[in-house]
Amino acid sequence: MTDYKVRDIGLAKQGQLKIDWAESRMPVLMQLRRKYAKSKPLKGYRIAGCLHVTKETAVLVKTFVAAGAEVAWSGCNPLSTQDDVAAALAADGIPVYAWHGLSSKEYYWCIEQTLRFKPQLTLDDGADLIFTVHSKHPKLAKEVIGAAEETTTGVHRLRAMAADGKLLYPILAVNDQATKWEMDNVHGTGQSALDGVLRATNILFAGSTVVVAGFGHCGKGVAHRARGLGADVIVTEVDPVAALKARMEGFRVMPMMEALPEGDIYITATGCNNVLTSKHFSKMKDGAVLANAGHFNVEVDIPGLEKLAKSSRVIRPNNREFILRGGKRIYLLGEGRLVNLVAAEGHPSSVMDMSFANQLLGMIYLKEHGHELSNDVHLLPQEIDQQVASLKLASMGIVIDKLTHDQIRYISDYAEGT
Ligand code: 3DD
Repeated sequence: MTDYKVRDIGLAKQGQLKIDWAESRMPVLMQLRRKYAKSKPLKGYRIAGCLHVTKETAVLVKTFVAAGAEVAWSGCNPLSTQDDVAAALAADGIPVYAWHGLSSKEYYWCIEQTLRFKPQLTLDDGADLIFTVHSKHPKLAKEVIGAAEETTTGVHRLRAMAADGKLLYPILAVNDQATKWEMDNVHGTGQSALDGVLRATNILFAGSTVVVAGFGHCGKGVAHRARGLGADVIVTEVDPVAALKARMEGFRVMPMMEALPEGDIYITATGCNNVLTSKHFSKMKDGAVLANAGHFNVEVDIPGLEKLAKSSRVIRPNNREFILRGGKRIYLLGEGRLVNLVAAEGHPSSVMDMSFANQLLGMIYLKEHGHELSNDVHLLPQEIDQQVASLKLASMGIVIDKLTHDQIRYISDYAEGT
């Protein structure tokens, strides 16, 4: 397939510069690319991907091609595609179907195009491609060896499908790798979500009160980075264990309703819907800023906000000002979608280096072992996490201790007690 659909192929040169920059910050993936360009373990395999078209994703796509795969790609969010990067991939002969500002109809059209070459492997971020295969093209599933899922929300969705016995092929939960979950979700989201808020507002975090909804891996990262910028951080939660963790890490914890008189900036990272609704908007301070770091645009009740507002306008790029009936102003960033990828560039390349090394090794693992796996959601072998962590440490010039033979004996023994 040499077909593609991007906004402007003329942006390819500019996009390639961004990809070159990302490659300079992704040493693990580039090392694996050099290794697999020789052995080409994915030769003869077709990979359909549905994942944010960013400069980092482009490095992964080109690595799949270097490893011998045929690849077709769409974005997994209507507003996260970097058009110049999409153009650079298309100019490179990759069938890419993605542009910034897709309608819902166009979004699913793009996914459909990537299924035309009957992929044997698929890669998702939010499970929209997998769900499209299952709901609209179940016959295609016969060709699919397995799929990988990049994000927490997608893994939740697929675990629910598995519980219903609906999965037609095995899924690898790449998200649940420690070198993804503990890195990308915490440190990537922590930095890139604030990056998105800063680019859309240029507000001062010091002296402000930031309300973080959700203290999972993403919310934890956001809370710590907001505190690092000098903000007073309140965490809201529904899970007692997560709430306790937040308290033990020094954050104030309270119900959302109690945070409203203080909150200046609200960042949702729950994976749930309607975290901020009309009952909250009406009690927020004038000038409150709302941003979502969760995968889907369901965490801020946008229809509810639109109903309360007498008018709205785009006051800055990715920043919509709503004037409520009493004159109060509320600012919604990135149309309530992932603020890091819509208002900024997503996570930095060096953290995506690990996430995508897991994706590459996961695809090779699926090609080799997918037929042995049940139609369920599986963790990747622990060795892959160890390999990615070791390669990353080496790229950082960090050397660690090794267990002696006696220590290996001791920790695998049980006879030696007090
Ligand atoms: N995600 C965040 N930043 C990204 C980037 N620079 N390129 C591609 C994808 C990017 C989202 C995913 O990493 C995924 O971890 C998620 O949504 O959890």
